[in-house]
Amino acid sequence: MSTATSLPQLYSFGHALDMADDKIGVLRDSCDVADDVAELQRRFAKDGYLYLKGYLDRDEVLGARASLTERLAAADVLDDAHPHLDGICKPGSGYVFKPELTNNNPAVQKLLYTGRLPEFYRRFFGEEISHYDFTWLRAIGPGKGTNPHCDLPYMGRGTHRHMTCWLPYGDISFELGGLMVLEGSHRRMDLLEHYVYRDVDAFCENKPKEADAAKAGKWAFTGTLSHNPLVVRNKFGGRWLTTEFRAGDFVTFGMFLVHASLDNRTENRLRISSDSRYQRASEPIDERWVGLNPPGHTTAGKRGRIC
Ligand SMILES: O=C(O)CCC(=O)C(=O)O
Repeated sequence: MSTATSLPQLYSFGHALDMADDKIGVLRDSCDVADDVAELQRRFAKDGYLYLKGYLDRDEVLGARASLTERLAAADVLDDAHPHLDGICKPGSGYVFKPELTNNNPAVQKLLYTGRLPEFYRRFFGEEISHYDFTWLRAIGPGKGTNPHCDLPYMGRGTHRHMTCWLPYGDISFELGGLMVLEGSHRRMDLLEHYVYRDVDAFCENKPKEADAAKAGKWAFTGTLSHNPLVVRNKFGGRWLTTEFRAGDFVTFGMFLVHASLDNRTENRLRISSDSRYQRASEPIDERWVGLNPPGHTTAGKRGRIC
């Protein structure tokens, strides 16, 4: 296992990360215990995540990448002077969030929701599983990655024991910037309790100011924990953990783990990844993410409550 001292300077959300050994490190690969459910569960409880390096069929992932880059080209995001598969974006493409590219996309649907990946969750959960129909597809151009947050505020209306699967469609160098997770943060409920149970789509209908703002589409709470990964780490302790990913890898984690991503410091390349969600079929599911046209964070997904 490499140590932080062998890592290059890394950046997240516009900040140079502290590269001291006790502040940053690499994700632990759990492929060695991929068939040992008890050990996977033990590691998940302790670390808050599992990183399965090369667990998926690389060619299948690259096939899914091809389907996505063709759609990104059709959406005018790519520079046509280069092969689409290279994912070279037009200048200023920014942070492209396009879940619709996964709809009617057999290669992505097959990869995420049939075969080896759902089978992993079936074994891990020890029962039949359900998954959200909504797939978060990110094609992040040069610039800032994702700020530190937990997933529960976006998807906490059903079970709280579901899991995110973060999957790269291609190799992701440190420069291109993949996911990073904050070690042990899921166990810091003392710091999370006032943040993590808030619902980004809920508002107090008995508070006129909040109700009016909600009607105007203005939301005070975006789900962001902080815009500064250094501040978060200093508060929570632990290390930011990341790695250079390869097509075929995935990382899975629970709703309480603080995570973010490295910035994309390439000149013109897109970092393409998806996050999808899996849970025990016997547990309630968040209705915002289910169905042909899930309401998600649209007006239909908003919920007024008496506070
Ligand atoms: O890909 C990213 O930059 C962020 C991913 C994320 O927040 C998630 O998987 O929940």
